Amino acid sequence: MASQERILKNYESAKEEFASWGVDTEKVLEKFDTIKMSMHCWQGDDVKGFEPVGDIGSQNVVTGNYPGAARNGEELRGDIDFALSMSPFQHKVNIHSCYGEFGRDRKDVTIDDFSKWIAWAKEKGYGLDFNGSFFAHKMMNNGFSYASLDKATRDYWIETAKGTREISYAIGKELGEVCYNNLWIPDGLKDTPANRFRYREVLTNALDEIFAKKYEGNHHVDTLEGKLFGIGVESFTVGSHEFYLGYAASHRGNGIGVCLDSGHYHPTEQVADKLSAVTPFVDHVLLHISRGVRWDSDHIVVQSDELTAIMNEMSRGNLYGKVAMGLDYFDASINRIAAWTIGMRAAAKTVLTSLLEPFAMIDKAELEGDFTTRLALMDEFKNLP
Ligand code: RNT
Ligand code: ZN
Repeated sequence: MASQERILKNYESAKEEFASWGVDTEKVLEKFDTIKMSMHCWQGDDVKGFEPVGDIGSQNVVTGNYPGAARNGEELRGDIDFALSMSPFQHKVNIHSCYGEFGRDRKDVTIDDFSKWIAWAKEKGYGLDFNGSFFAHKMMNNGFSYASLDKATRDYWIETAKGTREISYAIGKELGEVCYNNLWIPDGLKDTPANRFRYREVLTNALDEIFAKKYEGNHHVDTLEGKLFGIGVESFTVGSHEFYLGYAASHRGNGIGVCLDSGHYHPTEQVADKLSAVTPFVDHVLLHISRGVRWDSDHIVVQSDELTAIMNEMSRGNLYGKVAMGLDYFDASINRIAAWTIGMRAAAKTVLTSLLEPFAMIDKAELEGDFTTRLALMDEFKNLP
């Protein structure tokens, strides 16, 4: 049978199957078509960016030497276009401040340095998200940026962070939508600190300076991304989850949210469990969808129980469209376009599965105290088409 015909035939049979569980697949497909995924540009060139920074070690450890990394904006955008042509989502593209195209230092970049990205996004109908690149630079001071105890280091990075907010706001306005500006810093220590309080006080003051300016309208959102640990900073990360969650919650009403990266927690800790705990108390939540493997937080996303749990929670809590989603990983050991495509399609299949879950039935069983039925149904649903 021709494949198109076979797909349609299978769809008709799946439609019947889901209808018998009370799920309307046509409505699910309509809903799916509204869901946005932000694809991270940095998988395409191993988080290098376009600044002439020289041979400086990065706090994002990328391994592998597969040929064909993008060398400039033209190549990177072409590769992104090709990857997105194989993804069924509505698309945003997530860029970093080290991807400005005129070779200026990231403290000095302005919206002009991203004019090619913006023109391209407009032409293709993509949204854009933004990130400050606070790593892999000569101004990193023993791995510290704006949580550094050294004022000159801190001031450099605070100015850089302020600049990213200007650019993010300008991008959002230019594209007539919301640009998420995510802040992640690697700042931390290899061994046990004597005074954690000092570092966190310094970071609090830096954030206060960075966020002093308020932006009007709905074009710009700030999110703070915490992390458990990184290579070389095994004992202490200044910007931990509790720290940022506390900061964002205590600044409610200022458009400051948190970014939950699924690779940034203890291996048995579940981002799925955090959504209902965090969303009521902060202005915004962004998901970085990643895959942790042992000590690495950034393997290519594939379908997994963990991802299913996250997306089921998004669907059950009606969070699609409210909690923003982006991919975040980097692997230089396989074809980079395939790396993006595999991740986007894995995320898409998992989102679709979550929308197809006969949630009303398990919710009813739970409400009636029938936990036996709840478990039986949850396991049964794993075999739906
Ligand atoms: C690193 C964070 C961060 C980066 C990107 C490149 O652990 O997850 O989001 O991956 O900013
Ligand atoms: Zn991340």
